[in-house]
Amino acid sequence: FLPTRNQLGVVAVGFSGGQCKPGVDAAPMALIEAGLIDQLKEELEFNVTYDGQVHAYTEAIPTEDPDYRNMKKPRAVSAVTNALSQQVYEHSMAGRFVLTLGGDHSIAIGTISGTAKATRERLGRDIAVIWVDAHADINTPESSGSGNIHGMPVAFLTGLAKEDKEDTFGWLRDEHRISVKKLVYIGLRDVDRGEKKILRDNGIKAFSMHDIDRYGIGKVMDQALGWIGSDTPIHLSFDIDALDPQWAPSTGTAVRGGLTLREGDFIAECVAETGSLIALDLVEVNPSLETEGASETVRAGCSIVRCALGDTLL
Ligand code: B3U
Ligand code: MN
Ligand code: MN
Repeated sequence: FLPTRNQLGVVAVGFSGGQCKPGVDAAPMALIEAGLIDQLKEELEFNVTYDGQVHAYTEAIPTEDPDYRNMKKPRAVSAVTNALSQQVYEHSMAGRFVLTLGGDHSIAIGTISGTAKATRERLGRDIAVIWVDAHADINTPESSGSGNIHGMPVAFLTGLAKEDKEDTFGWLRDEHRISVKKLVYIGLRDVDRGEKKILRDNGIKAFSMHDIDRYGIGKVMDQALGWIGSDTPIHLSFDIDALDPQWAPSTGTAVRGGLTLREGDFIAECVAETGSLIALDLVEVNPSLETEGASETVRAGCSIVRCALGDTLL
């Protein structure tokens, strides 16, 4: 089921509408200008398919977009993720590994729905998702305190949140969705009360920073990958705020007490070693926050991507 060796599709998504702070839309350009795609081509010898654009999907974004079911910018996020889902689906159907550079984490509604559908059609298999984040992003519209959709993508992807209206995520069908049983979290430390109940009620596997402190990242990765089982296609969705602000200060909702840069790289290396990784999202880098730290955060993001794509220390 693996993507054709060294065939990489890149999608750059300059979208910030899943939350309220501007600037996260500038991340793809910052990552590319830091040399990320060149490194993947030259050092890791990937054959890269990239349209050279940072997609803002402005043509798809409606002018009228009132709050709905407590969601902010529901139609914009729905339209953007629907268009993105199609793009990711096409790369994945063509047998390419899909790297998506966000953007806020709402874009994972597009990326994961795209790989889930393509993997079912191409191989008749369900994907697993590893979600590395300080946050669980599993609020339903009703449980969310903020109304920001970047705190809800996992609820829509698992079907815990559903909506009939086509222009408000009604386009998400069963073939786009993932099972709560095939979802693993790593790095959690800022989870809302309602989200904790959702995780518990659905028996979702989650490794918090407490687990990493207790067992160490090595054992946590063994357990996380053991839960998924070998021979399952994996989509890795990496929120840069999983890293401690010491390493990644330029992000919208930084939370102290996070992963070291090495722990972040190690997670990516372990997932790469399985040989089952089919897609990676890197999200929530916001170069406009903390001018001092932005280059550090961009560098950390590039490092995570290189590790996930098979770069090794030796
Ligand atoms: N759980 C909160 C906060 C949050 C989620 N994701 C981020 N922040 N980055 C919410 O808004 O749903
Ligand atoms: Mn997130
Ligand atoms: Mn987060």
